[in-house]
Amino acid sequence: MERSRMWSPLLIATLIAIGCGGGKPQEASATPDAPEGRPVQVAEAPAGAQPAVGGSSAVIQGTVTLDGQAPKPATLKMSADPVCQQAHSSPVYAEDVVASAQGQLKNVFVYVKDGVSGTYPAPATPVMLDQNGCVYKPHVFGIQVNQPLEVANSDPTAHNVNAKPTANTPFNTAQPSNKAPKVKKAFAKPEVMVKFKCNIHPWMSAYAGVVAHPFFGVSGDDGSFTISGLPAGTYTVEAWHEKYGTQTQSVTVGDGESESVNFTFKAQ
Ligand SMILES: [Cu+2]
Repeated sequence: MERSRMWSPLLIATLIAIGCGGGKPQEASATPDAPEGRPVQVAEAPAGAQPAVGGSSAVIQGTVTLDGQAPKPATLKMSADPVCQQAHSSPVYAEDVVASAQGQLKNVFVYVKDGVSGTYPAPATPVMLDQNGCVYKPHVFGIQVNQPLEVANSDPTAHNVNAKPTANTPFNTAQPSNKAPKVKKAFAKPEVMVKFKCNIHPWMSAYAGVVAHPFFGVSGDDGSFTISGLPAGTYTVEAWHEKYGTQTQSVTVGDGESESVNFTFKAQ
């Protein structure tokens, strides 16, 4: 499907920083508009994860598939705000179900639900959430407990960042334009998932998976995810999808090993 490609200065700056090996704030786990269809910081390096957490080397990777015909994506109707409308030269589609022709399912948050012991301090590197073209980018991302979250407004129009957690403290902060400062927050408790919405633009939504450790990822355009840096162990891995709910699987992985865990959701 053809999607509008809006390049925010922030994203471009982030790409440049990554390309230069810079230590600038990361784009979150799934970045819809990365070049060549590949997310920037995909699950190989979950937002905030360090390359070798605790010196561990086990890997869980896999693919998420949608079994059946994906629903036709809704076209977002932005005419209520001309700024949003004019930001796009081609239709923009809802991201509640994003599947390839082969059924590879994007935007599935995959994380280790049980089996991780020890504590993993929050990275200082912020996770970035942008509002660009009146769409949240990325639509689904992961963040560690107490890791900084920075929400930017790249649009010359007003948004309000309305996070609606249940375990954490909700917030609802206005950003009158792209000149407004970033909204800087953090989540103190694990919570899968925290929904974000904008009351001004009811089509806008995003979801954050807040996890106490760095072992999470988000499936990319090809449905794949990777969770790396794990200690050897037996884990319960959960896959969450906005529309199709959750599934769990148990997996045992040894030091230096990579185990495959694939998930299939049934199209409804
Ligand atoms: Cu908005």
